[in-house]
Amino acid sequence: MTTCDLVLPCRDEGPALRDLLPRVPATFSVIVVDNGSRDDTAAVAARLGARVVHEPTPGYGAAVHAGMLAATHDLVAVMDGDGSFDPGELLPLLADVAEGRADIAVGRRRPVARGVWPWHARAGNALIAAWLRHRLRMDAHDIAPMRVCRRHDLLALGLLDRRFGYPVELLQAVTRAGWRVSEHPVAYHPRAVGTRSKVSGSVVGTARTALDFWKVLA
Ligand SMILES: Nc1nc2c(ncn2[C@@H]2O[C@H](COP(=O)(O)OP(=O)(O)OP(=O)(O)O)[C@@H](O)[C@H]2O)c(=O)[nH]1
Ligand SMILES: [Mg+2]
Repeated sequence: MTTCDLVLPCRDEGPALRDLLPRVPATFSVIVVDNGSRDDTAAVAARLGARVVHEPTPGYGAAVHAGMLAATHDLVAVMDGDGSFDPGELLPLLADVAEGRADIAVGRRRPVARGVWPWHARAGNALIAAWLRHRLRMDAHDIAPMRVCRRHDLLALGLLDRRFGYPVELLQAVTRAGWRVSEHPVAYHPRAVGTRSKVSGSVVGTARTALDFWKVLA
C-alpha cells in the first residue's frame, strides 16, 4: 500500500527513468511530470507504472507545482529524476514527517566522487544556503533537491516561482513560517548516462540558475 506520492520533474530523462523507477520503494506512488521532453520520458514512465502528468509551462518549478496539484496522498516527496539520487534514501525523510518529528525533511547532497558536483554549481549552491542561514536562520545546508512534506501545508505557502528559484523560495517560506526542518545526508551520483545536463554541466547553466535563485531572494 502506498503512503506517499513521489513527484519526479523530468525533462528528457528517459534513460534515467529506466533504471530509477524499478528502484523506487513500494510505499511511493510515482508521478512523473513531463515538461516538454523531446525523448521517450513519458513512454518509459508509463511503461514502468508511473502516473504521467504533462506540464506545458517550461521550468523546474512549473513541473514540481503541477506534480503537487496532481498528488492525492497527504504526504508528498520530490526528487530529481535524472538518476543522481537513490530513491531508497527518501525513507528516513518520509519517516520524520510521517511520525511528526519534522514539518519538512530535506536531503543534503554528499557527492559520491570528485567531479560529480562541478565547483561552480557547488559554490553557487553553498552561497545561497549560507545566505539563507545568515539572513533567515534557515536550518539547512543545501537547497533541498530531495524533500518530503505534507501536501496541503506546502500548497498553503502559495509559492510563485516556476523556474529553478522554486526550492529557494520554498526554503525561505518554510523558515519564515517556522516549520521544523530535519536534514539528512544523501548520496549525490552522476546523472544517468545518456542524459544531458541542464544546469551544472556548464557555467552558463549554473549562472542562469543562480540568477533564478537571486530573483526569489527577498
Ligand atoms: N520538467 C522539467 N524538469 C526539469 C526542467 N529543468 C530541469 N528539470 C528536471 O529537474 C531535475 C533537476 O534538474 P537538473 O537538470 O538535474 O539540475 P542539476 O542537477 O542542478 O544539474 P544537472 O543534473 O547537471 O542538469 C531533473 O530531473 C530535470 O529533468 C524543466 O524545465 N522542466
Ligand atoms: Mg541533476
